[in-house]
Amino acid sequence: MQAIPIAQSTVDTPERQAFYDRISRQNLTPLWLSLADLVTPEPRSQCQPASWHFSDIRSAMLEAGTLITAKEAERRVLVLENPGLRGQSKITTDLYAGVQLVLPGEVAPAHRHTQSALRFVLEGAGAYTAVNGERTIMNEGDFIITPPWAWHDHGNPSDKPIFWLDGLDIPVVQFLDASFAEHLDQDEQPIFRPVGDSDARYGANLLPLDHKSGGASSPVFNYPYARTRDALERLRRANAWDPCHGLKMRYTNPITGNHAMATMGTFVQLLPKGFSTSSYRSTDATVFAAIEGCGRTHIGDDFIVDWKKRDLFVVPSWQKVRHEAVEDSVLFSFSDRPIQEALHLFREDRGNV
Ligand code: GTQ
Repeated sequence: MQAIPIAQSTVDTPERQAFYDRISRQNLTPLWLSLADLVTPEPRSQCQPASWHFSDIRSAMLEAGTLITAKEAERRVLVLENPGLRGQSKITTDLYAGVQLVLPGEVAPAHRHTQSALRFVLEGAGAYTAVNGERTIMNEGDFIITPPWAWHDHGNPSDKPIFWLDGLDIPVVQFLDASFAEHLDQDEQPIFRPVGDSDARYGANLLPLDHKSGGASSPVFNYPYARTRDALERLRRANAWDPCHGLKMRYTNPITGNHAMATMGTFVQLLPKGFSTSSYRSTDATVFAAIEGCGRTHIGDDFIVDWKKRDLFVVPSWQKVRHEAVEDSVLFSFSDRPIQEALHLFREDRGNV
């Protein structure tokens, strides 16, 4: 027994063509003309490898800052469009990414939606995002969650602009026709918890006495970089290197141990100076943000990204990826891995290492 590709192409005869034309008027079409494109032997994606230098995004964003306020725009964001998916606001087939700017003194007004959002702070400090009555302070490298249907507004009382990467499951929600959104009648939501409250309640290896089982989104909504970085440094001393990933960890919901968000997996990895990963591919197209160091990443057969701190790039599903760290480097990344795992669709190929 041997596996061979599915469905060869069929011959088109005048009788068949007349039949196709006739049934088309009844909204019917023959599967045998499209089966090989529908059920492919491997992922076949429109998503392409792509990269953005932060310096280019930064200057475009500052220009946007002179053209529109955060309040008028609702969110002053430049969308990272995958070159294979232009016009769809997608960085991968099912995920959205953008870079958001909040200038000193601005507020991006409160709203909520069924889409989940993650923030990864690229530059700046001392701004805040408020989620469900609590503000958290945003500093460089922090990973912050806005759970679905949670009121959120962003403010920047600091004296410098703040830039962060937004990752949202907009295309997933669009695909499922499950988008709901509403705006609050005031710019800032009422605050009724002190800064750090959810971290103390859920992020300190403690739980409120009567807390019942966890939800799909982590109740810890800020994962500060200082803590993440310290953990990576201590693991480095333990020599915990993976040939494909260097030292890679996933952010978790401390209540369940699952991914921190239901639809998007978030990861952080340390690649020490001189480390080259071996070739790896997986079905979850992944968006990367460098937060420390510099290096080079090879994607697929011929796409090369030379990245440094704050640069962004995307690896499509099932394309080989290989990182080379020129300096000690840290990469943040996110993908739809939790969805694929829940549906038992996630696959990876470690090239036998
Ligand atoms: O900050 O709420 O990049 O609603 C896109 C949609 C950010 C946000 C985005 C949004 C937001």
